[in-house]
Amino acid sequence: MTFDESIARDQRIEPADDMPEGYRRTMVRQIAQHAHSEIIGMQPEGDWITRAPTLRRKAILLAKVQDEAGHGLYLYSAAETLGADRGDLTRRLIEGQQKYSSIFNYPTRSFADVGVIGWLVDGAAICNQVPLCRSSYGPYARAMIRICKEESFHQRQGYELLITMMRGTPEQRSMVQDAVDRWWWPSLMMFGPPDAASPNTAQSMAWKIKRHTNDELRQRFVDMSVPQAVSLGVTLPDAELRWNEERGHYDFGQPDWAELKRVITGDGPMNEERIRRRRAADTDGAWVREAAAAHGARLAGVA
Ligand code: FAQ
Repeated sequence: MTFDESIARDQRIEPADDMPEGYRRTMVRQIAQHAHSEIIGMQPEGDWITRAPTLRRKAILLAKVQDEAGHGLYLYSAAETLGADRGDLTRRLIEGQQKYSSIFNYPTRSFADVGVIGWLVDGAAICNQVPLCRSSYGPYARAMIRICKEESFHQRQGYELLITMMRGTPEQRSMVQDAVDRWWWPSLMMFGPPDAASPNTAQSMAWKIKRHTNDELRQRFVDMSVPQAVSLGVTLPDAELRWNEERGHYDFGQPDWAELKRVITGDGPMNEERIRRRRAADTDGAWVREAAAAHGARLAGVA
């Protein structure tokens, strides 16, 4: 069966199948960006592991950040099925030739940010990634199934943390509101530019890599989050947010698209710090990779 026939019949494309060069390039781009996001995404929450308020919260946070490392490694393996080299992908990230999600370029100012990242950032990730379980590239779609299960656990832990804080002192409640105010708009930006300004969506939809457009998923996320905000008792910082009876959806304001562009191109509040740390981890870990490679070669009888 040809590539086009497989796509038309909704069959999965597997690593050994013929595929257009553009499809391969697009998949490597998306999977690599996704993997980089998971690995860089360990930093904002990782900053709170040593400062978690209780042993229970520390254990939960450690496990969550460890899951994110696992997702990153899983995704690099999926990229390798397309002929990509993981060391090369990391080099491209560090040199600024490949992107990672804009959301991880914002600072985590209080422990409430850990809860809000779980609720909103993992919530947005789930909204975006559940349809990717039906993405046309087999190894990516299968990776998404496990990743989404873990993300939904992450989202619940974030929401549970926020419920606990909202039942606490007035200071704790205002920490939660402050974190929601800072993370709401960047969370909406995670879905990418508006459809009219998204160069990749049309082709990725035709290839069934993406199953919904950026705006469709953003709307789904808003519709899902508003009732959760109400039951939590926080206000979402958008004066235009209201239920539209006719559409059967919430109307909402536009994120600052110029800000998204700035953050994607390296000029967000934490971009330099995120890449500096990623580069340091890569340099500091070089001896481990060398030792593992030498050990592997010895086992294989090469050296
Ligand atoms: N940030 O034409 P489009 C997580 C880029 S979740 C940075 O619309 P596309 C879990 C885009 O790449 C986060 N760059 O592109 C977690 C393209 O650039 P290029 C990761 C962005 O691909 C939670 C250009 O703008 N999730 O890590 C962003 O069709 C908590 C034009 O855009 C994924 O990666 C952005 N927000 O749609 C971890 C999901 N938006 O390459 C820790 C998989 C757009 O042409 C803690 N990816 N760009 O130079 C996707 O679904 C898609 O790639 C989109 C973008 C929807 C992100």
